[in-house]
Amino acid sequence: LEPLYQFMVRVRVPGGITTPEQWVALDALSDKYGNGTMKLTTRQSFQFHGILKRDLKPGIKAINDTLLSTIATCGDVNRNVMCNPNPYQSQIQEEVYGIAAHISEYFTPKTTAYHEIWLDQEKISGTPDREPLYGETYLPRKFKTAITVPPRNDIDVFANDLGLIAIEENNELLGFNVCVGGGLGSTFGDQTTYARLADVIGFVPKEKVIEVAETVIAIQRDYGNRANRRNSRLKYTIDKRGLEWFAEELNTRLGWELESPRSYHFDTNGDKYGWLKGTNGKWFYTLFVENGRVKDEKGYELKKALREVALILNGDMRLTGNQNLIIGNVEEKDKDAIEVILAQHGVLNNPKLTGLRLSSMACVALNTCSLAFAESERYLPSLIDKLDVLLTKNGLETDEITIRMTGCPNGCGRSPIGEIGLVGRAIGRYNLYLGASHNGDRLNTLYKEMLSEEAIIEALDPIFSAYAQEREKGEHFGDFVVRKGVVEVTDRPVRVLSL
Ligand code: SRM
Ligand code: SF4
Repeated sequence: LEPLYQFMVRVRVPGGITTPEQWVALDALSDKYGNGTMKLTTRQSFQFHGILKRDLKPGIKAINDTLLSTIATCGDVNRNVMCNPNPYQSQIQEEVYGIAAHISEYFTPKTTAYHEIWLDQEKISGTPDREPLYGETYLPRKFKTAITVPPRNDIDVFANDLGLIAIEENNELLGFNVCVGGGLGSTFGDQTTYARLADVIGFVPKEKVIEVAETVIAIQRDYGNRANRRNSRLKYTIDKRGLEWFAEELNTRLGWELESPRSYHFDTNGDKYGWLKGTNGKWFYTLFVENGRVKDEKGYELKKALREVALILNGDMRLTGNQNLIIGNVEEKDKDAIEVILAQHGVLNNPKLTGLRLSSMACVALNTCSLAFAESERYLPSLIDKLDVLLTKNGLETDEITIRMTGCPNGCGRSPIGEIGLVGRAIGRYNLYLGASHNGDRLNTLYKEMLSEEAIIEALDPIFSAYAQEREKGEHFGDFVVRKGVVEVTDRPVRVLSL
């Protein structure tokens, strides 16, 4: 008798935008094949947990029936392309979203095997798969791409192998600053692995962005380390050969040169909550979803509420890079009805929504992630309850301090860019990192190791008090701990290559 194997399935959602019909279908699918919950991920997609082996094929087929797919959500290819999920805030964002969707489509593997295996499509005999970019051996490792429109960095552009920062002039999209070599994963005890933020190497006009992306991927395909998967991301290829080498190789392959990077400014890598009116006159409601888990609990029926919203919505449902949800493109007349549904299910007016909680993020970790050393998603909410007591005592309960937890150093919840980062070492023990910037352009630094909950609280209590009393006007927590020397910044800031 075979064991009752169960699987996780991840959906490809470029830029995180789905229709209400897709939401309703995915919601039903999570009940039929999964564990009755949906996980909104840090890369703007969905994960379904607890899918039994026998349900894999019908489950994947059901996802494809919604016109979404699971192709290339794992593997050594370009992954889900991220993009600020608020395209209707301005014309620029709408255009940028279109480019993200195009990049996603362009770099999706061309293999027919996926469709043959999962969708029962006919095998095309005699014509072997041809991957024009990936070739027969694909990339040395996963490859991640994200686009952002300043001043928002809510998709953490510097955490990606390839990051694109939209540059506009007089409300017209000119092109993108190109950032390369971001990646957050590391392995405890292996000094050859580390988190690294991407560097800015130049500017590309929008018409040539696909050509640049393709060439960056091709360089990594040809030079990436294929002997050791731990050292195979683009960040290691760049550090081994040098950023200048990489820029030169790129320019040589392109046959033309990237222009000098344009100036840009990021204010935050967090989400802004509540209603916002888009330039198209429609409304957007950003809703906090704790650690991205859409489920029903007594007095807080988020899953039911969102299903009901989707059933009446004329707009769309957008996943943010911070595991939250935007109910998008809402007509003025539908706003009240949406608020009533959310309120009826206990989703609005939650008194626990402090600044810290609204700025929190945790990876899945136990009990489904086999790489986890400690709890994350299931534990962070209760730790925040306790930290909020300290913050309230100091009048800091509305301060947006980013706190990110992961169950291991792979960094799926982007813990290396939390102003407070907690990384699982063992059951009930965490490394505490401090001092990342509030806008995602500086990594945090190890402060203390192997802390129990009690020790985390003990460590943070005096720092919170000092922050309340000694911070400068508008100074973020991460900058404060660096200025005060609580941690010494060991990471170099994002480099901007001047050409
Ligand atoms: Fe991740 C592996 C969950 C975003 C770095 N990640 C995993 C796996 C698949 C565990 C595994 O390989 O067995 C986790 C599944 C757990 C589960 O039970 O569901 C997992 N990663 C996640 C998600 C769901 C976290 C979340 O709670 O939202 C995110 C899904 C993203 C998506 O929709 O595609 C997720 N993972 C990230 C990010 C953040 C990002 O991309 O912005 C990172 C850090 C950035 C980076 O890639 O450097 C990240 N995940 C990793 C790594 C380390 C990769 C490395 O090269 O260092 C692994 C391990 C691996 O690939 O071997 C990993
Ligand atoms: Fe699993 Fe580690 Fe990723 Fe958390 S950070 S989901 S524990 S691989």
